[in-house]
Parts: sequence; C-alpha cells; structure tokens
Amino acid sequence: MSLFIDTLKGKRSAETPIWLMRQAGRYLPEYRALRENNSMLQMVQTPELACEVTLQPLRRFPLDAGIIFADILTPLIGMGVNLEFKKGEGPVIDNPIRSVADVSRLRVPKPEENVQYTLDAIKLVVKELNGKTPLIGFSGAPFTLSSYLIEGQSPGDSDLRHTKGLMVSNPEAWHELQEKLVTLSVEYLVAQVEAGCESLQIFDSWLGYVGPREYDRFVEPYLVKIIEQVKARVNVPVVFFATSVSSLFPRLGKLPADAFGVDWRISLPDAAKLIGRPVPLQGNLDPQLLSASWEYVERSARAILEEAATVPAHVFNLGHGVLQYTPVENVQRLIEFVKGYRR
Ligand code: 1CP
Repeated sequence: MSLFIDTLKGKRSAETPIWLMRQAGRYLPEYRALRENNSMLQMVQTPELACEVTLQPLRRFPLDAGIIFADILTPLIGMGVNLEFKKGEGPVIDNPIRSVADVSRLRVPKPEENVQYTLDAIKLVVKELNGKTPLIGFSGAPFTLSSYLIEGQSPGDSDLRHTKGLMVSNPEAWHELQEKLVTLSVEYLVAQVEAGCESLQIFDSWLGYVGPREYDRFVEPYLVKIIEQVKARVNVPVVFFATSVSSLFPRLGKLPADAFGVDWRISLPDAAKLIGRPVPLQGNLDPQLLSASWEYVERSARAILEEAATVPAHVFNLGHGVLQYTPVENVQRLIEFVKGYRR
C-alpha cells in the first residue's frame, strides 16, 4: 500500500500525497528535448519513449504517483478516426462524427489491438518503479471523448456546437455513440489495471459546458455504467475529474466514484458540501498561479492544505494540468512544501 492509494480509499494521514496532472510535458526541458525529434503520437506509441517520459517527473520530484504518458484521444484512433496533434492547434480529427452513419461505422476494438503500445509502456514503467510509486491509468469520459469526435478539434473553439446539436437532434445516434465509448473505455481501463496500474482516473474535461437536464439524460447514465463496470472487474480506486462543474457537484456526488478531482474555481470545503457524501478530494491549486512568485504559491498551497483539514481525505494536485511556461523551480518547491507539511 502507499500513501496515495490509502488516501484515495479514505484514510487520513498526517502527510498529504501529491501528484500533478500533466506532470510530464513541455515545462520540463528533458521532455522538450525528446519532443524535438518525435511527434506527440510517436512518443505515446513507442513504449520506451512513453515509459521514459512518464518517469521524467518522478526522477526529479518526490511525487506520490506517476501517470502513464498517453492521451485520452489515442484510443479513438482504432475506432477509425484520423487523429493528429497539430503544432499550435492541438488535436485535430479530419473525419469528425456528424451522423448516424458515422456513428455506426465506428469500430470498438479490443485494447490489445488498439493501444497495446500503452499497455506495454505501463509494464515497462511498473517494472522500473518496482513497487516504490503507484502508477495511474486513465481514460476520457464518453461526453468529453464525444466532444472531440464530433467537433473534430478542441471542443471549446466551437462552444460544442456540433456535439450539442447531435445530442439533442439525434438522441439515438448519441446513445449509440455513448454505448460504444463505454465499452471502449471500460475495456481500456481494465486492461491498464491488468498491466499494472494501481488507480484509475476518468477525465471529463468539457463537462462544464453541460446543463443539469442534459447531464441527467445524456451523460449520467454512461458515467454510472463505466464506473460500475470497471469496479465490478478490478479493485482499484477510481477518481472522477471534470472542470467548471461546481454547479453539477450535487449530481456528480451520486456517481459511484471513489474520489473527485476539484478545479480551482471552488474551495475544497465548498466542493465537499456540494458533493454531499464523505469522499476524498483531489486538487486544487490554480495552475496559472504556479507561475506566480514563490511566496504567492506557498501562501496558496498552505491555504489549500488548511482548507483540506475539514474534508474526509485529500490528495494535493493542481485544479487542471501543469502549463507549459510554469517554472520548474516552482514545481519542485511546491512538491517539497506539500511533502513537508504535517496536519
Ligand atoms: O508535446 C505536446 O505537444 C503534447 C501536449 C500534450 C501532452 C503532454 C497532449 C496533447 N497530451 C499530453 C499528455 C496527456 N494528456 C496526459 C499524460 C499524463 C501527464 O503527463 O500528466 C494526460 C493524462 C492527458 C489527458 C488529456 N488530453 C485530457 C484530459 C485532461 C485535461 O487536461 O483536461 C485532454 C482534454 C486531452 C486532450 C489534449 N491532448 C493534448 C492537448 C494539447 C489536449 C487539450 C486540447 C484542448 O484544449 O482541447
């Protein structure tokens, strides 16, 4: 057992575990060096490179967990979409899903046919970590995966126009798409645990665009299915993360997740009240503020740790991913500060 896994299971300790979303990535010079000669997809699809990049932040910092280097979008390639990560634009799919026929054409391949490279990368990382640090596996949630499949680009750029259009005007196509994504994601999450991951995170990054009525009808049933099916097959803590969802927390609190990620837009005690049941929370420093003066970062981190005293259990993290221009020194000092803090 480890501090991180124990905390996700609800155990309170004097020490607070910490890991950071996007802890591997472009703020690290050793990541940029590898990235110079390899595309994002090459890095994910070459197990040795994905393993190396996963380990980079763990070599530098005393983190309590690693997260496998992959992307929520890579499992979509095997469904039959053309995914590219374009410089400056982010992910692009040039054959987006817009009709019933498009949904019917999507394949649901087994993880071994689709993302064996990530399963191999997990095995390499777990071997290197040798039981010292637990590894997190992850998947996108059906709503967020749908939003990329349907928009064909970063969903926020189009205010999820096509996604909401398909959802409400073609509910049958929507439901068929969700079923396919549930099957894809459940198999993928279970395979990651079988390859050695000790915890799972489900990312629903674009859920904040959805109102409560559409959440109830078009989103919630599939989140319940994924989490229930995964938990019936593997015994690891499942963390649910979304952003800008404070107003949905009373609903999200009913999901069978073991813990919830919280972004920086709400305090941990307020989130705990809205979630309405005693679950561990993960978060929630504003990633932009990690580029502020160290004094400001320290003050913010201390405030979060003090606020966390009233919640059932707490894993320190950012409210979203580490940003590209974050000073490495601030990341280092934040992690050391949290590791040295006792409650
Ligand atoms: O070098 C580069 O150009 C790569 C930038 C990058 C990285 C480092 C992308 C493109 N993906 C990743 C890795 C990644 N993505 C991880 C690995 C683990 C880690 O290092 O911590 C994880 C967990 C993700 C998850 C992910 N990808 C999410 C969910 C979490 C979140 O950030 O909200 C989402 C929405 C994506 C899509 C994606 N992939 C990459 C980018 C730039 C984006 C976001 C694009 C957008 O704004 O729509």
